[in-house]
Amino acid sequence: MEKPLKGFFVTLEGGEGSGKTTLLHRLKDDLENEGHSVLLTFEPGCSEIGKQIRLWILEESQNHPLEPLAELMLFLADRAQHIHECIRPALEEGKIVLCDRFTDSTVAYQGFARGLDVPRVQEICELVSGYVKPFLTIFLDVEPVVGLERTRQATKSGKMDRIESESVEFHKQIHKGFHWLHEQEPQRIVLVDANKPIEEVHQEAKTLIFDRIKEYV
Ligand code: Z5A
Repeated sequence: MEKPLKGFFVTLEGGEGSGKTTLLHRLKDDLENEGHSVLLTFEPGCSEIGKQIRLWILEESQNHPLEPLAELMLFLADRAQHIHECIRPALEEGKIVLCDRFTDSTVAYQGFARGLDVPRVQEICELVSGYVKPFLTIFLDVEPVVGLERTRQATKSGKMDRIESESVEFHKQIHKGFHWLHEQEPQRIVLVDANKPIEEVHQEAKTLIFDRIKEYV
């Protein structure tokens, strides 16, 4: 029988360059400074098998373009392994799990941007993640053009990966997808304006997490 999940699961979501990674490290420090035990993790590619899957997903292959359905299945395989190896054990131990992307990314990227059927993508995501659902999702809302420019500037080699290199229109669909998800579940998915300076975004996100933890305990 599966053990109860005593921990607190938080995900960060948003388009390219929304600042998830930067913010997650700051939030981890904030929580640890208050004595919490934290697992910082991400998708795709955190588990051992996931590292291989990440390469298949993000590397460009001119001769063999990845089919949207095949792409979906790779993200889901990564997630199943990630939950089993990392997320579930940490939640069973009572840790706070901070995760960079989860099921909402699948709906926004593979559903809205790749054009797969959104309700069916949601259904299959539910099947894969089972009872492991975030208590809080922070949606870092940045204008796609602004986020893409940040990513371009931050990429030392100047070479974007297979998904980052998609058209601006593709990234606008992702943005639309995240807004739609926020409207469906405003209690869980809280929007933070990530066009603002990182210090302001950090303060807002920090307050959100600490308030939710207080409600939960
Ligand atoms: N994907 C999918 O399609 N389906 C799925 O189910 C899942 C994922 C789970 C994973 O890429 C890709 O997989 C991703 C979605 C897709 N698309 N792509 N490509 P990844 O793991 O390599 O990276 P990412 O998740 O897209 O995020 P990132 O590159 O790590 O960026 P970020 O976390 O959003 O931003 P950052 O690294 O914190 O910041 C980027 C730069 O902006 C950096 O120089 C910061 O200093 C700067 N920054 C951050 N915040 C600010 C503010 N507020 N002002 C100014 N500058 C800022």
